[in-house]
Amino acid sequence: MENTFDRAKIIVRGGEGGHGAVSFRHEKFVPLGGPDGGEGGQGGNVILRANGNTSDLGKYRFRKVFQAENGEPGQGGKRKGRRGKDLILEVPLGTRVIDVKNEILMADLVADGQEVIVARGGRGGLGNVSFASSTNQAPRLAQKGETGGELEIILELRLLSDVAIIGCPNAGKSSFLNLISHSRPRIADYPFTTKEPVLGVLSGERNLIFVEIPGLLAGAHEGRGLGNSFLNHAMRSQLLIYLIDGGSESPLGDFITLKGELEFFDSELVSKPSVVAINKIDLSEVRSKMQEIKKTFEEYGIKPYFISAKTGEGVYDLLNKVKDMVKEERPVETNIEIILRPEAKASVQVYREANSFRVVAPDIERIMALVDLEDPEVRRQLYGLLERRGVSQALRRAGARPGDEIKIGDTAWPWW
Ligand SMILES: Nc1nc2c(ncn2[C@@H]2O[C@H](COP(=O)(O)OP(=O)(O)OP(=O)(O)O)[C@@H](O)[C@H]2O)c(=O)[nH]1
Ligand SMILES: [Mg+2]
Repeated sequence: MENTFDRAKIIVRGGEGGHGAVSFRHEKFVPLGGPDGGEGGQGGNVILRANGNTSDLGKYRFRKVFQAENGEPGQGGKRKGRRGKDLILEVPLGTRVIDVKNEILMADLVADGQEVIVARGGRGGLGNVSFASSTNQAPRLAQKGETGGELEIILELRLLSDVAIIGCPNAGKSSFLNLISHSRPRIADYPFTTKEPVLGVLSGERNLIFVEIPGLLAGAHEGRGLGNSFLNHAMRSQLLIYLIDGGSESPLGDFITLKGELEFFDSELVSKPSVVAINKIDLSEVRSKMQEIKKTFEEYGIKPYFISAKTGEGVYDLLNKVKDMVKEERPVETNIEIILRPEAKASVQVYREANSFRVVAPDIERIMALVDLEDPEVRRQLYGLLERRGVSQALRRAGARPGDEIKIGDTAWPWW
């Protein structure tokens, strides 16, 4: 997938937790001093935040990975490492967040300031203070910081709007938007003048947001013209206006083409309430065909409105109808409950591999990562810990004998 202004696939990564420290109060290795190595700082989270001043997802077009700051290592004097800063990624209102792997909608950010954590920072590792016990008063074990959570997500912008203006190129969509709102999209005598969706606000008792969807033609779903992906921005609209060029060879044919393209995109769109407006009735060749056009639509079960986006004729009636049809309240945006992955349990599992035993226990793996197995004292302490945490028992149950190879994380050594 190529990242565009309204869609981006990115990887977010929480910061790593800082390592726990091995430190003693006085001189190193003078047991009397007592351990005072502090905990590592937590890694920063990656947070998406909706911002009303951000208009698109352009800033995610070229960068792929976004990682929050790592936590700092713990220090002597039981000092905890500094927490990593959160990374805040601003997104426009209407951004949907999709978890790629699990194919779930994680969040729909529609309100200014609304936030969602998409990747958590790893926890800091425990310092040697935490490993002191009555039998081990000079612990030289500490824990590595946890790696941060990582997630591949798709950001997808769906503009917030009440009414979507759908039509073929040149039908007069921009002219209509220009007439009813302060929006000033470019209007020109050639197709595809509008290349991005345009918003306009019709002020009144209740402001209505209109969105002009770039022109659609037959085969848009196969990529003809500008394609059909802009229809995504009509998904939140309550009402569609099919704006038809009255001067077209077949206004009804245009309408059927448009509906077909919407159906190809998402059948939910076609089932939205809609009105049909035949445009350009100020032109004599259109005016002379009005009765005929009306009849063809009525035979199809539709009562069209006739308007001129140039002179404003008929627009008042159309807008009254639109206001009636758009429900009093905007539908409450369901705020999707965020599903956070459960934290790994502190359990111990042993698996038999070809000639070795693999221990799976995340918190112990993090201790192993900092252990110097060459040092007999450290080794002695490690065995005490493995005994207390039930790792040795689990190994014995699995049939491990002294001399068998044991693997924990990236470390492998013969059991004794
Ligand atoms: N006479 C007349 N011309 C109109 C009317 N509405 C639009 N036009 C003309 O039709 C042409 C296209 O109008 P636009 O408003 O740009 O149409 P659009 O549907 O936004 O077109 P694209 O953005 O290119 O898809 C322009 O030359 C307009 O001046 C109308 O009611 N009467
Ligand atoms: Mg236009």
